[in-house]
Amino acid sequence: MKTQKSSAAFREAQKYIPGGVNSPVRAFKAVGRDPLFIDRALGSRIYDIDGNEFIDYVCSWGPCILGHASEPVIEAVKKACEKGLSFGAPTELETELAGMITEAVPAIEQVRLVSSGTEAVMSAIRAARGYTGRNKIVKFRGNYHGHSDGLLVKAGSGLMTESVPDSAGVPEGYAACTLTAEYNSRDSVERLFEAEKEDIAAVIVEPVAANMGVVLPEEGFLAFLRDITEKNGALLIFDEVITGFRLCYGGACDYFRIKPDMVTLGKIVGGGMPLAAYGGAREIMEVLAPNGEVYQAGTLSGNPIAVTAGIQTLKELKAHPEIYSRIDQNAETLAGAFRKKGLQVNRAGSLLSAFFTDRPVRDYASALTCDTKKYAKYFSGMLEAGIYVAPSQFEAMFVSAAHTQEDIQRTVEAIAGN
Ligand code: HOZ
Repeated sequence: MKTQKSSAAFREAQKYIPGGVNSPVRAFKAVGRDPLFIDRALGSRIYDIDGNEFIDYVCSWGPCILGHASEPVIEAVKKACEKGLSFGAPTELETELAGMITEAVPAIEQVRLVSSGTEAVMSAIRAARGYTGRNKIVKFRGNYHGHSDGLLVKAGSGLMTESVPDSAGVPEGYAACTLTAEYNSRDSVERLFEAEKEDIAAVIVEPVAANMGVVLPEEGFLAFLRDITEKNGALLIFDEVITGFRLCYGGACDYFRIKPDMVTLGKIVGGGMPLAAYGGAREIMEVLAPNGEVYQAGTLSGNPIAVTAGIQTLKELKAHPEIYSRIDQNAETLAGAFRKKGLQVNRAGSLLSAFFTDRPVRDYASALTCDTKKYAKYFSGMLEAGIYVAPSQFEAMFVSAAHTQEDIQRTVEAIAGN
């Protein structure tokens, strides 16, 4: 496989961009190679600037559930572009998307549109603090909720990949307001509530963790969180930036039949454009300015192009519910191929991870038992076989509606050979 052009582009990028990338995991550091520089993508395929073609299971880290450059989305976006790129003023499109979100996720009675998952979570936590009048939040080790200060504590995703779970540059005071519990450990959550119950504003959780690889909540764990938060006057926030509209149209709330107080969304809700959302019970969302005293704003919030991409993506998913059973089945076929190799596999719907360890992965500690060198070798082998998977053991594999049976079959063969 030729990669000279990508390597040259990487050297050039490093002159002007820290580490040559605008988001760390993309640098391929964990897999010991230069990153691929992408030219274009269509359907299930992504093409780099050296002319290599890959079956893509990164799918822009989740948004491209319909595949890349899905025609109805591109057509709608083109039309929207002709009307202007940004107004910084309300549009009816925003109300339409907000209506679709509240219909899909009944826990969301009112919703604010923002531009990234980081922004959605940061703002949801501010609203939770404003609503409860409390300062502390509980997060789980290995869950990742974007890069706002208070959430870069024992975080997954790029921080786990780089082995720096707590970022530098976060004032101690901020980090002190973030309490950490172990995913799937009721005891660890109970202990925090025993010690700090008056101060805990919210528990935030990825209902299916997807940033330490995919880790499923054990039977009853989410219901336990619902219960303990309710009993202690704290809010339960589901971070559904990855699971929203992916596990099923109603996301994890519907999949697990739990009603949290607040939900954050990103990725799919923007159809591949920079858009995210946070919402919850009307009473909670009423704390936001201009009605209430919790401030949050953004010139590009509810941007018409991103909103159009989101509306069109959700319309396609709603009109074709069979997409979900198809991508789930395809993910199960891939999971079977990994199991045959003796790897540990976790899957929820079309989200999956194969772990290079012999221990079941149920939390951060067990995820860390993975042999990341073996993962790097597998990654390179897959790339050579024309398959693009995440350049880190601690990210998810995403199956899209554009993956064909031939794609899945080719991938199964590549898994067997790597
Ligand atoms: N934090 C993202 C994955 N969970 C990576 C984003 C990116 O590099 O685009």
